[in-house]
Amino acid sequence: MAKKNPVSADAAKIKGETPAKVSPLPAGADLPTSYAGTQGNGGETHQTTTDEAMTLTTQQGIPVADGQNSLKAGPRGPTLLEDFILREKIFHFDHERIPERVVHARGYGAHGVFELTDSLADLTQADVLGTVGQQTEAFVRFSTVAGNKGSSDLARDVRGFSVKLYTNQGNWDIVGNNIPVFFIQDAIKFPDLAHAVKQEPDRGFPQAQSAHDNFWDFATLTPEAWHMIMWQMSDRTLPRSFRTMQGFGVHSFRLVNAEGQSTFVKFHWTPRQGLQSVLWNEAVKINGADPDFHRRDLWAAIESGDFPIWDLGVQLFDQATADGLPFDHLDSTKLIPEEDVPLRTIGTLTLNRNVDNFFANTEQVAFCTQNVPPGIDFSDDPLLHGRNFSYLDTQLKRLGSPNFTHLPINAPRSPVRNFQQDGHMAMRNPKGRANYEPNSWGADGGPRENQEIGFKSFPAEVQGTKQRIRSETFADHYSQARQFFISQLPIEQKHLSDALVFELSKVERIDIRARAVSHLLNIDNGLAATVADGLGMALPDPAKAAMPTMDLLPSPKLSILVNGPDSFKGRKMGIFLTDGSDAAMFTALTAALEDEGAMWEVVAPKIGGVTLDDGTVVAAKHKIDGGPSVLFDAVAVLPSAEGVLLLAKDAASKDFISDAFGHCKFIGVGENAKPLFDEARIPPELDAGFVPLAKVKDARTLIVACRDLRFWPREMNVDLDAG
Ligand code: HDD
Repeated sequence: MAKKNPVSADAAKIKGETPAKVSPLPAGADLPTSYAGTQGNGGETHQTTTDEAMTLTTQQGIPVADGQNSLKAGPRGPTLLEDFILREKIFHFDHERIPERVVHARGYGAHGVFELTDSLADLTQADVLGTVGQQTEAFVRFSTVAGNKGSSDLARDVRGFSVKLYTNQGNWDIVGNNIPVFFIQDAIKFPDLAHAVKQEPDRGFPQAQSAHDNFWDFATLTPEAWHMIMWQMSDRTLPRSFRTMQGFGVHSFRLVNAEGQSTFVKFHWTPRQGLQSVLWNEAVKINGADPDFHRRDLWAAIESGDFPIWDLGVQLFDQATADGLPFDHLDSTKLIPEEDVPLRTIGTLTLNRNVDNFFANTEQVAFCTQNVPPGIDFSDDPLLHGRNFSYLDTQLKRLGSPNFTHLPINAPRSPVRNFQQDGHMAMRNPKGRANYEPNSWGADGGPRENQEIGFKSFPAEVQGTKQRIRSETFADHYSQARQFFISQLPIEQKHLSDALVFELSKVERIDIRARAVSHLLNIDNGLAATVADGLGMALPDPAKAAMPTMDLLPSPKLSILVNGPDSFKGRKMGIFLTDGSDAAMFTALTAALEDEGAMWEVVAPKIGGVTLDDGTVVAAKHKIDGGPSVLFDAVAVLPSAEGVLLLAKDAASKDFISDAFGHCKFIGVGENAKPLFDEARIPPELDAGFVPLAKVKDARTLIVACRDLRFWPREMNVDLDAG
């Protein structure tokens, strides 16, 4: 039985939101027969079926005659232990959950494809990087780090960006983040970091937040963390969408070619959608209005056929370049500025199919940094080496068996041939007598190792005294933190200092707040002074630094705003309508949005929709209380002269407009909107972020303005903390 595509052509005809493109049915979209027709009707009068293929069964395949009532002795019980149908169903339900990931528990995934556009065949044996045009199946999981599985999407947090490429030579996982550096230099500190950021163990809160004493206690006792803390306090940790984030493999890896030569490489995913983040006040409100904001956004974009695309860029460098860098590339708290080693774009990753079973795909997918095909190898980064152990180990705990590679989402698409056997839930059970190699039963005693095409570790020279030590070359903790800060635009610097003040204001211990500012003094005096002032405290002495801070040049690639999109494509406008709204303007606006490739949704006083001044009925996507302006990138307010009088009395309508104003959004102002603006206390002299919608051609002007995403000059007028 074919599953109906949820985006039906009929749905696209209803006025009231961006018509969805009908995406082709994904391969294998038919309902599994074991699930087909399992919905009962409930109650005493439930329907039954005479169709054998639609008959409900137990897990053992026993057909079920009554799935609504347990087996009882008499109509009022007691219930009989004999009822195997009841017991099996409850037993299975009781065991539905698996442990959530110890970090990165909340995530959302999608299927896609990687296509190579520039060959690295001269540098690596990896087949996936060899042939231009070759397509490789991919699965990507985005995540937050600290929160539990049920936490909300807009936590101020690092985002995971994990990519699994099912290559012809086995699975290659790039398990990265949306930030190119990490908090710690040595894997032995990872449990401390994760404990410190997650809920405090005695009280079990706060959830999905770093704004608490334990995190900042650890951070201020760990100077190496301060480069990453600059990133964490920037808008990088408040992405507008998974689609508008970069991804980074963080560590240096090696590419190894057929001649055994090695080149260092760092992997970068750059979104074609451009970078974009939201504001903190907006994030707080999005979490309430739609805790699934990011997953819904990704799902909706893919479902509508607006497939997000990332370019894969590589930074390639040899040992001599590495030796010339003013820091150690094996230290994961450092990045290599793109201005120093430019990105070479070699491929594209397109996400084009949503998961059809969240558990089977997003929850059970198991990424491991150690999954690399021949031709890709590890550097000596001590953080990476610890990860290579941790990811494999954690899958056993989470997925319950070393056979997690048999699960379809984890199974390589290339052949698997070995003599590993048995274990819980073994699905791939080789036949035949031999379970060892070499043997005398198979052809050539095989399968056997292959020197030609098999994985060979790069034969790096290694020597040294066995000792627990941190390399001297890892000692500079502040220079790149400073470089990051000075690479931000003033508005971004303001957001960063606001974030520090907010986070530290949640820290109860005054000495921890002071320690934080003492680190900032090694990064930027102005930043330290702003934060100390925001906290109402005197400046402490600078933290003792292992090395003086170097003055590195700004790197514009580190700014979000410098690297934003140049269109409003893929963004969403909220159009606020009432009965009697201007039909011509509505039509012009939606046409301009669709020309731009943008989405739109109607917000109205009633979910049933509105009747425009020409009699057209437009369905609403949101009733006003359920569609606050934080859900949109820009808004247009088009009430009728009568409708606006009702809105002007309504708290949610006033919040809609005052939030859009406070969050520096572009606002299309219909001719009748003024009474609402007055009641929402929007200053009467509107700034250039407001676009009057008087004539039909103004619709286009609004969309062109929206390409800048936000009207930042306004922020200086609406914020107590603005200079
Ligand atoms: Fe990790 C999950 C990214 C350091 C141990 N990590 C996990 C995920 C991402 C990252 C994206 C989620 C994977 C998924 O979607 O299933 N982790 C990073 C990055 C790091 C990093 C970019 C530094 C460069 N991680 C790191 C260290 C350790 C771990 C140093 C331990 C020594 N990470 C884990 C883990 C997790 C994990 C405990 C939890 C769930 C999982 O692995 O599958 O093994």
